[in-house]
Amino acid sequence: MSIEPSGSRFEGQIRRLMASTWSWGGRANRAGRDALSRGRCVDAVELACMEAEADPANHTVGAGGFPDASGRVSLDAAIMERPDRHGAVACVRRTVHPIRLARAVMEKSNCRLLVGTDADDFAQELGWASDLNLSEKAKRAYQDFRAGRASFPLANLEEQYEKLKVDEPSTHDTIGVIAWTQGGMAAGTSTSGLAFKRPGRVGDSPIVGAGFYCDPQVGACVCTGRGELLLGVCAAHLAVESMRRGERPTDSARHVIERLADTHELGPDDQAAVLVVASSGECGSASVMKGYTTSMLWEDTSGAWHERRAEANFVLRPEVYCAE
Ligand code: SD4
Repeated sequence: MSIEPSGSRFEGQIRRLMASTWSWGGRANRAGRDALSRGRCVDAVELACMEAEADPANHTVGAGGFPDASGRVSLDAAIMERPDRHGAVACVRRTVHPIRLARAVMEKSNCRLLVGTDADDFAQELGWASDLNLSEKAKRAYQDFRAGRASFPLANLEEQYEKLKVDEPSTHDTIGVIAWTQGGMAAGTSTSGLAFKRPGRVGDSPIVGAGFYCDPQVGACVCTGRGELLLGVCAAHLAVESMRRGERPTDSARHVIERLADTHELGPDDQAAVLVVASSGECGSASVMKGYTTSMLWEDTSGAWHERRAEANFVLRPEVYCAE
């Protein structure tokens, strides 16, 4: 599959689109495709995130995720259809599919965000099996971390699971997915957060306006990277509001990264990235450093499906690539 900028090349020619963060978002997109074909954007987002959550080789999302500094995994997820319809969970430790739980928060509760044990209890109330154990690789990575053999943060490690040795833990995470059809869209995120984070630490991913935002009148944005940076600029909301003021997705994505750079002292391993889809279906993405890719799956107006892996349209530090 070719890799090119995610820009607006298919604007006006598409009927449906799944766009996800990182190259492995391609598999997630495929998991959501049938639902999207039926016009069900929320289902498509949920299924795409569930695919990543179920992948034991994915050390940044779901059950295969690396643990926090106490050796326990904690997961965050969110889903959003529109400003008055969204749900999220943070710091769940027993629920295997946090995105499903985030959807239940949206659809079956009068809350928007549930956290910790009480969120896990909600999953149990719903009758969902909850059994989240550390994978063998995660256990070994944790031992390395405890022994001082692991250094972090390391940017773009999402892209090199196969190459990951136990002493090179992946420290960045998050699948972010946007499903779009003519007339509707939804966005979602799911992550195990930063590896070896302080227990209880929650990043941008389950925080509305920071890690995700969706207003189908305007567009949607999902984020990945160091949550502390994205939280500081309300990244996803900033992108959508920039589009509301007339910016194109590529410019709104760049705008977020520039704001981030203007307001934070960026460290050498600080990666943050956004993926934006406008209500027209036009896409854009931007990142602090090189190595961030997005995955696109779309149906054209003849009914044919296409896939593409795309580099960010804008990279703040094009000379820096930390994934090797
Ligand atoms: C967090 N944004 O918990 C997530 C981590 C991430 O690529 O996406 N890293 O801060």
